Amino acid sequence: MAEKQTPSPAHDNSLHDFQPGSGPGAGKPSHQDDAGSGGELHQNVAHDGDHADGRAHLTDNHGHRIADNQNSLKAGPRGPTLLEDFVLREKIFHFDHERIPERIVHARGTGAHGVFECTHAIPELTKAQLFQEIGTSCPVFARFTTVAGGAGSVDTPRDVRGFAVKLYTDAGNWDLVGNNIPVFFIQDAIKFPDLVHSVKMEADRGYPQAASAHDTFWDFIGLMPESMHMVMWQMSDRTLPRSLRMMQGFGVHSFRLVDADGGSRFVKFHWKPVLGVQSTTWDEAVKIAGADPDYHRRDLFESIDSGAFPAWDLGVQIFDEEWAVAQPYDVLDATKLIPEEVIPVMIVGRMTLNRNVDNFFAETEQVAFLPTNIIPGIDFSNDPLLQGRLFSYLDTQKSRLGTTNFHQIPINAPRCPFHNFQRDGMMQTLIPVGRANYEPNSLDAAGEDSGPRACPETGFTSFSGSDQHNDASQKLRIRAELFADHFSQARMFYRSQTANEQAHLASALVFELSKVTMLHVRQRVVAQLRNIDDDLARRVANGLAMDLPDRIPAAREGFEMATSDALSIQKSLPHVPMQGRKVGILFAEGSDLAQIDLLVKLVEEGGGTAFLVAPKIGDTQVKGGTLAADGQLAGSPSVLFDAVASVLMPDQAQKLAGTAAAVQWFMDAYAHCKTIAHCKGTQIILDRAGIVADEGVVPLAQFGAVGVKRHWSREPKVRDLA
Ligand code: HDE
Repeated sequence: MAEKQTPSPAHDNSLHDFQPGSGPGAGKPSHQDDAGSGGELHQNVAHDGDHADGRAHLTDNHGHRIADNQNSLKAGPRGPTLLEDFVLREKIFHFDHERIPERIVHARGTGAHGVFECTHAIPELTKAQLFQEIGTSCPVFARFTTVAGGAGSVDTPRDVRGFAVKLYTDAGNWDLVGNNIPVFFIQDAIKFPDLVHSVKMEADRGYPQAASAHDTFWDFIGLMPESMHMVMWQMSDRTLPRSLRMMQGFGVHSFRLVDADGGSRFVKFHWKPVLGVQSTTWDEAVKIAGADPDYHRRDLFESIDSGAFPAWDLGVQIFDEEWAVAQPYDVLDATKLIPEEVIPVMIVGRMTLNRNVDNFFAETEQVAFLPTNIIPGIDFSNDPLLQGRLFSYLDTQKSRLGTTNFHQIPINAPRCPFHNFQRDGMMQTLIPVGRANYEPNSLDAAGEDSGPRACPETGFTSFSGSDQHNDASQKLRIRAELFADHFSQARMFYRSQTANEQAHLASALVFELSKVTMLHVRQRVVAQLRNIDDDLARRVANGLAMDLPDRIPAAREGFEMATSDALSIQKSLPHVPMQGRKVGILFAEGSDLAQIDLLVKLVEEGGGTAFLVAPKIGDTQVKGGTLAADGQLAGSPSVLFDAVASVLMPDQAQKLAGTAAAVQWFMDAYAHCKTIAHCKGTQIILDRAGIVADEGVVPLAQFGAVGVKRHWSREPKVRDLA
């Protein structure tokens, strides 16, 4: 199970033993039930309990024991409540202030603890202590997010996913705050508020929530051709991840690695999921949103809880200044990537998430990522989007967490010593000792602690080279020349997809633009698409029943880039493993337990999870005993599974064929191109659902051979794609 992690120094204050739930009395049946005057339940400390040990006793925030947690203090049994009721007043006061501002972007997210371990040392490339030796490790906290929706929105909108990792290294925290897409919508930080305003719910009507399919977003996009590469990714299946465990992460910007001699090379960071990259279909994502709005966070929590720890390899693409200037695109432009076929990704470490949070608010909600959290051996590049982020995040944390001391919140505190002369501020929870709160000082000459000192040898120093082909003597509000090519990489991405993925992408554009009410906006976006690929533009125009508009002239004409298989999910993961996947098994009264057991064994041996579904959740009489389902049929639609199987007696199948939930169960699995392994009895439901046998609709005995893969060749039969 999860290894216990080093507590942060901020945990180590005098309050440690008094954290809710940490007292030795917690969880012990030390209470007794009493009835109040109105019959209400009072769960009191046992009257003959140990009143000396205060840990079982309910108190207010100032340590006063509470006698009655059911009734406020009133003037007479039917009278008004008294102002002197400090117990009521404090309880409601605290409750009224429970919420802090949600993040303006990336508000909805879930996180987990884990460990990072160096698997390939690169001392020749960086002096970062983390990468000097194989086996060096540090604790991590990762938070995965959607971007546009509020904290209470659903997990599966079409949206970019945030992939933020805080590595608590011995040299201080390193926050790699990336996304699941390697490029971004804009090139310069000054456009970020406009981008975010345009995608969030529209200002006057307060909708749509967590959706880019609306006027203002596409209005902005059509006028910002630099977004077109990212839009290709956004409209692809990348924004419909099957699981947070099955998506890539990218640092997006070019960063720098700095070696011990002060030499430096550029680096792009990649996280590669051990379970492979996998997505759902759009129809599935929409239905999951209703069936389980918490689909992704539940999936992550449950897999960690069961010991199936998700893992990602950290990879680096390394290149130098000379290589960078020889490219037809600018490596400082966050709308560009470097194809893996050109510069391979070298794996240097692995992150494993092995512990769920104890408290969502204290940890996941209060975690504060800062792209400025960097360690010696890593440095920034001049990417103008990254540069803007370096200013932004401190402000956000102050605004959300309310104090400059947010670094003292345990989830944010480094796991290495941190000492300086900064003092006081709101919510100071550390108690600095002595009077050395300035430097230089000579207090040590008088035998006092004079405080910490800077260290030129081990302290962070910025890379001093200026070789980013830049004349720093000019102050300009301009973009570098190659930033003007907005389409070459968008085209490379589109053309690297399989025919099926291209159809998904074109259909996503049709869907999104069909929600745009302003015709000129639809036309402008399609006109921009012509710069990427005429066939794509034509498909989208057809889907919208509009004439193909004239191409909008490009600021800089693109060039042909070789296609890259690494950009296609389907080409990178032709065979979906059973590992980490979930198979729904439908049974009912009279089903053969032995057959069900065989299926469960097959799935579990492959590293997957079997989820039993039946018309009723309680014990069901089956052939060979009784069996309780994990989920009731009506509440466990097949969209929640990677493949489905059924073991039904003919009479039960006959009965289920008359229920929409059962017919829909198979119909959806079929429409989402999943494997359906069924017994003979099920045929009557399949017929009702209009399912025609194909390579993925197979008898139970063939399930092992076919596996959980998607059968994309079925898709043209079930869906009209653009
Ligand atoms: Fe962020 N971003 N961002 N961003 N971002 C925030 O910081 C911002 C950008 C990313 O799980 C905020 O703590 C600006 C790119 C992630 O807590 C805020 C710009 C990338 C998260 C902020 C960008 C990201 C954030 C909101 C343009 C991918 C979630 C809450 C210059 C490489 C972190 C917070 C978490 C969060 C600002 C652009 C990733 C407002 C100004 C590009 C994963 O400070």
